Amino acid sequence: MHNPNRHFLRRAALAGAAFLPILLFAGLAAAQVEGQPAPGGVGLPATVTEVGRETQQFYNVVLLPVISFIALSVLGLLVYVAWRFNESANPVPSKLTHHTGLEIAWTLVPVLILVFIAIPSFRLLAHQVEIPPAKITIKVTGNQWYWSYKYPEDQGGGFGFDQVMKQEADLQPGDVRLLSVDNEAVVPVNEVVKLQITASDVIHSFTIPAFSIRMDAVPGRLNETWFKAEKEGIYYGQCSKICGKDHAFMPAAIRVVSWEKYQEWLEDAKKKFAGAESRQRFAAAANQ
Ligand SMILES: [Cu+2]
Repeated sequence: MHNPNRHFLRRAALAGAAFLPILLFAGLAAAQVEGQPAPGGVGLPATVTEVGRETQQFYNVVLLPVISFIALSVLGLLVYVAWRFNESANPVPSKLTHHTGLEIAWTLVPVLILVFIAIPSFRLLAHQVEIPPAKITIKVTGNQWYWSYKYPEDQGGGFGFDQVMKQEADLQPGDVRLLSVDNEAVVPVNEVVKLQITASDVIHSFTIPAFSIRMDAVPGRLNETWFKAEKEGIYYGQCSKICGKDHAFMPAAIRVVSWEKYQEWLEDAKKKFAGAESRQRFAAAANQ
């Protein structure tokens, strides 16, 4: 029998489908501040690397539409079943228990969806994991509760320093509460930077959202990741693995500058951090 309610359901589903893109891309339209969170920000943070753009495209164009479509379809199906097959609408239920065609369909369709997701996913993974020849290598060590950095000597460095969050009383104009640090790590723009990441005490996780990097810092292990920032500026991140009482207060800050400025900073830093005992080494000595 023809049922007018069916038209209503179809129209509701169509309206939902029309709203979907608006919901999905509203976040992209919201103004984003690069390198730090912005009030009212929705969606993924602004990115300044190619891998970041690829990651966000994968998320916004593939994952979010697929998961939204699946969630809405399942919701629609549930509503339809509850309305169409409740006891009063359908007093004599069907005795059907097997349907070969249906069973093949609901096995095959999810497999095809997964294959559709897997292809761009593996391409992105390869891009993230395969580190191109790097101009700069920096060793980053997670400590309770700050990061320390080492710039190797053969690249003009030969020094290391600790990066500790600025306390509220020390904040200068332009600083960001809970993100600004005493010593920013500096890297040149448009160069491949390789990070070697480890930890001295417990597991931490080094994360800079604007570069789309997150890598666990594990004691006794040297993990690697890379980025190539395409824009100068200051980029913040936070430790992303619960690591103890001050987990929320160990931000990471990387400043991206021109090649010339980077060379100047190297010269200054060599003097500034010359012979500077890392807190970490100090602690290790004290434990002996
Ligand atoms: Cu941590």
